[in-house]
Amino acid sequence: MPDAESLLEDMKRALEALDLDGVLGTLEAALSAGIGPEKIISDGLSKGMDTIGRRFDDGELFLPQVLLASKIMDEAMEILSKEMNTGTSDHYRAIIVMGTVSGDIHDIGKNVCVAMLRGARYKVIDIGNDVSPEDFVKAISDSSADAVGASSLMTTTLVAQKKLVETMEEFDCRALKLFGGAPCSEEWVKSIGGDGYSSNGHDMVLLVDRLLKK
Ligand code: B12
Repeated sequence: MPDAESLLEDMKRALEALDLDGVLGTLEAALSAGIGPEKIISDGLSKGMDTIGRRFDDGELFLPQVLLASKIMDEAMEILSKEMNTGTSDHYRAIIVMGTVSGDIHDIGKNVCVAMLRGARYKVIDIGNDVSPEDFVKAISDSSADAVGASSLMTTTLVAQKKLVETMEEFDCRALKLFGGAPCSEEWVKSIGGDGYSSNGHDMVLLVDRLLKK
């Protein structure tokens, strides 16, 4: 039986090679070997997706290949999400609304954060992608959410995070406001009046733990 490190390396390579069977095979082997879903996401799948993103940025890959990578990622995340959804509603630590902002359909990173938060026993209301600030506010009030997380993957849609803060203020919506996505940063979040930023799903869980304890 290969060790955890080489299994996750094989999974990363299979995703980079756009090999669905390879990803699902190593995923099954990793779960049978007792490797936790969080580790599989952060040390296997996310690293493979990083390479895909870099190769796309460098012009080595094109949209159809990136789409295929994201479909493989979706299938893997679906299996892992089932593994991570534990406990009943009595055990939820807090409620968090998660979505990708208006004009932006990128949702792989948001889905990773959703899975990580659910794995850490948060109740997550996932409202999908291309979500208007008004729909974010509605989902927050309908669920009495403690926090909202809004993802933006494009410089052109970053401004929608600011609009969300403004709309929440307008409706006196007091949930904690968390932001992320590749073009987002700590400075940006401070400048728009957000409560927290993190660069990955694992750190988002730590951020929420810390902010909700206050
Ligand atoms: C995959 C991808 C796609 C897929 C999306 C599939 C899907 N279901 O998401 C497809 C092919 C559909 C696509 C389409 C487009 N894309 Co695209 N895409 C990417 C790519 C290659 C990877 C993004 C990704 O999934 N990364 C992997 C995940 C795991 O990482 P992540 O998203 O950063 O998420 C992590 C953190 O950011 C953080 N995080 C994320 N969200 C949140 C939220 C909170 C609250 C917190 C705390 C943390 C957090 O945690 C996550 C997990 O660790 C990037 C390139 C890149 N280098 O990022 C381009 C990229 C984002 N796309 C880009 C563009 C332009 C487009 C298109 C307009 C088409 C085009 N001409 O290329 C369309 C967009 C249409 C639209 N309206 O949205 C540009 C954006 C440029 C810009 N203006 O900033 C990029 C940067 C590529 C480039 N260099 O040109 N894309």
